[in-house]
Amino acid sequence: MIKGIIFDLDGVLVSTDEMHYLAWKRLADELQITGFTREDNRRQRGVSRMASLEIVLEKADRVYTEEEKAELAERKNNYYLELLEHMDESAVLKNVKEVLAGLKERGLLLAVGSASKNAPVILEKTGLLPYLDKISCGLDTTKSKPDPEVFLVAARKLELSPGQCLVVEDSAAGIEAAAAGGMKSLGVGPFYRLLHADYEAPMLCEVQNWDEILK
Ligand code: G16
Ligand code: MG
Repeated sequence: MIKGIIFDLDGVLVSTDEMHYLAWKRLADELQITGFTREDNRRQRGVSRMASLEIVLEKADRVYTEEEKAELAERKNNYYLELLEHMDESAVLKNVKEVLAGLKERGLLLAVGSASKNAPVILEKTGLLPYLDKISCGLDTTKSKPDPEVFLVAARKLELSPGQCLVVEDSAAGIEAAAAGGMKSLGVGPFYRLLHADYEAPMLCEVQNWDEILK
């Protein structure tokens, strides 16, 4: 029986995709990398900051040193933080707070399992913190999804076994990570049909079969 739910953050609870895209695009433009597209940005979903940078640099016409890459990742993060300054409750996806409150009422433990090192800031700014029991994020982990580390840390913080947890994700890497960690998954978001999750719905607020999913 499912006793805890681990939610990915970006694309599941909040919408920050556009901000990530704009920050990476600004960096790509500065580096005169012209081929960085929204399709490339789709592949960055759920992937760590450094792995996302590699996707941007695929189209560069020179090789960057590790030191340069660290500087570029930091520069992008500063652009992203500038955009996050304006973030508020309006970034929360449709009816997410109502769904979380309903799941809490059923007695479930709720956690976030996000690749983002900015997860605590985002949860604070959007007013989502009070709905969550634990946070596992990029600050707790060294391996990026599809490695299950971020979800296993979340399960451990909830004091549950992986088999007692359900992962909710919008990225293929995240669904793969859930399976690798021995957890059932619910795929949501614009690409939900492509994720090969155990259960699927276009958005969290459109899930009709919680009883079946949580049994
Ligand atoms: C999120 C985004 C990714 C981003 C990653 C790291 O993952 O979907 O695009 O690269 O966080 O973010 P940051 O640079 O803020 O540490 P998730 O797991 O919340 O979907
Ligand atoms: Mg995501």
